[in-house]
Amino acid sequence: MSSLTLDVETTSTQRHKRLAQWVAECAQLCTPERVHWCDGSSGEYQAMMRLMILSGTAIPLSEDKRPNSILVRSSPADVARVEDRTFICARTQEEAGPTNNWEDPAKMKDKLKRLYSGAMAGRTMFVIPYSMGPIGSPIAKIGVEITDSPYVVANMHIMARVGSRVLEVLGEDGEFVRGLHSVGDPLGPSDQDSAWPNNAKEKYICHFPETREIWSYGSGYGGNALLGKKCHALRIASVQARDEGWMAEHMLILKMTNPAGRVKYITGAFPSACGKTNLAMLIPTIPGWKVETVGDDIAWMKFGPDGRLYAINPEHGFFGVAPGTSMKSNRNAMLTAARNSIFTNCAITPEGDIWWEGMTAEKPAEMVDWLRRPWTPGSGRKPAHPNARFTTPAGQCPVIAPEWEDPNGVPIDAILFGGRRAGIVPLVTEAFSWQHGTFLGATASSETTAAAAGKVGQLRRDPMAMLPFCGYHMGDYFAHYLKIGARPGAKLPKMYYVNWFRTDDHGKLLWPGYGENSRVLKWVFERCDNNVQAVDTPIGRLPGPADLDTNGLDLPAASLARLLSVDVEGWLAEVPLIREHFAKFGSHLPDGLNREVDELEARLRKAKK
Ligand code: SAT
Ligand code: MN
Repeated sequence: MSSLTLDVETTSTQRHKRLAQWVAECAQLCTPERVHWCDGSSGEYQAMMRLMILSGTAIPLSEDKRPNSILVRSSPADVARVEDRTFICARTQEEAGPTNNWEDPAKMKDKLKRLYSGAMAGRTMFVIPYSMGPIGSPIAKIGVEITDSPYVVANMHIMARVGSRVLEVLGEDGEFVRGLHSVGDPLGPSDQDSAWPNNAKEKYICHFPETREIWSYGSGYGGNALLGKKCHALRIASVQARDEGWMAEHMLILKMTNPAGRVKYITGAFPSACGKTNLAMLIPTIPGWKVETVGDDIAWMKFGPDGRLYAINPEHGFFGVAPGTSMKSNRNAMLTAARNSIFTNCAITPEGDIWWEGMTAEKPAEMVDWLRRPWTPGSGRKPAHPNARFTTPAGQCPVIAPEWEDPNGVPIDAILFGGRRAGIVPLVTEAFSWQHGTFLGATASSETTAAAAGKVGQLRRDPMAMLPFCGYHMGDYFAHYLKIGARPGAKLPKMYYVNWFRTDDHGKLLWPGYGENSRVLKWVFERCDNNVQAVDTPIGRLPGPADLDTNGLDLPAASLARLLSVDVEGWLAEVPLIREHFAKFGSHLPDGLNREVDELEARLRKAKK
């Protein structure tokens, strides 16, 4: 720790009085042993790595296998986002809406202040100035995260642009989102620290949209603790976006180039752990086509002077789901995470490399699993946690698009919505209009995954994949979509609903997915130029079997027919479920969406006759 400054720094920070004052207040409340202002340097990153290794939080991986990388294993009580402990403390419960937990802001702050009182005893309080988006971009926003976790500091170094250069942009009175994070595990003078400090009893992930504040207590994991990501870039930013007329979305951004060199930018909203990272880095199986990555999780979109929506990726790294990632399923992610990466809750091999389910066809003969127990193939357990993650710099991705840090963003041609649905939802559906596309997004549903604590495989509505991330009333969020679509002079992207996960009667996936998804992207790409046919159906426009490029694809005609079929009876049975879902939003549901469900039903009834 010798390279760290251990006292409250005065120079650069006193320039911004409100920031200095807030940091002083937090220090007074949390009583850390010392305060460290993060400069974002590589020396600081290395110091965090050393600190984690010396305290037993991290194991350095083999320099030969995984240079400059560590493995961190969390406590089994702290492995994923905790949606039931996540609160939107808007002024009124109505503003938070029916899909968010709510508490009165003053009451919640009282409660939290009691918890934070002395919470950082024996620890260092780190102050991390960060920029979501390229520093100085007109679309970027600044935040400051205060945390007592070196793991958070190291992850933030990868996931956001951090340090002194951000303070320079902030100047003397720049606006910033305040994020206070504590693992909630104070140390007495003779206490030994645990390898993964956290608070097993109390966890609170709280957002105060009016004052643009985040207070996170008790968890050190992922989206609970890396406050720039879901808390700022989605929950708080969605409120800012509503107020300022732009969009903060849970979307990957990809660049697609056809054999003639024409380019389209496509975003895609899918729930956590449904393949956004894989789609963003896909290697097309169709000759001559290229996909490059702009972002894998979050898109901020603003209108440009030409009326198009321009998107930036506010992040600087990928926090990807590890299990299932392999040279076969996502070669580019594997190559990105080959070095300079943080692995969380993976298994470790005797050679000092990490491993997870599906990483290689053959399992290593022995490992130590994420729970620090010896593991052999016969032990009947999965060696990595299903929500094990890699944190890795986006700039290392072999297919990162050269314009991924363009401060003006990239113009979006198409927006995809989707989820995991075994039944009825076809491979791809084009919306009739922006309003119909909003309807498709608003009714999106998916089976739950290990990205959030709780049951896996439960079907739930996850509108625009924003259910856990929308910082205000979801009905108003739908209305905001319609408002964006009604902007005079807007040249809007086309909208699509995709589903890679439809199964046959035996539960087997009908579509091969991964690189083959390029065939669907190609259809979307060509639809944007009106170069390929679509068939009108009651639920939207679908490719006919001949419209989808299936050259070289080993797919039975019956499977393709099924993937592109509209099950009218099945959809009629969905209609009351959609109405039930919409009823939750009461008077906040925009009329346009009610009309869409009526029209869907009318089209289905007509088709049934
Ligand atoms: O832990 S995160 O919220 O960052 C990952 C996810 O759920 O998408
Ligand atoms: Mn996500």
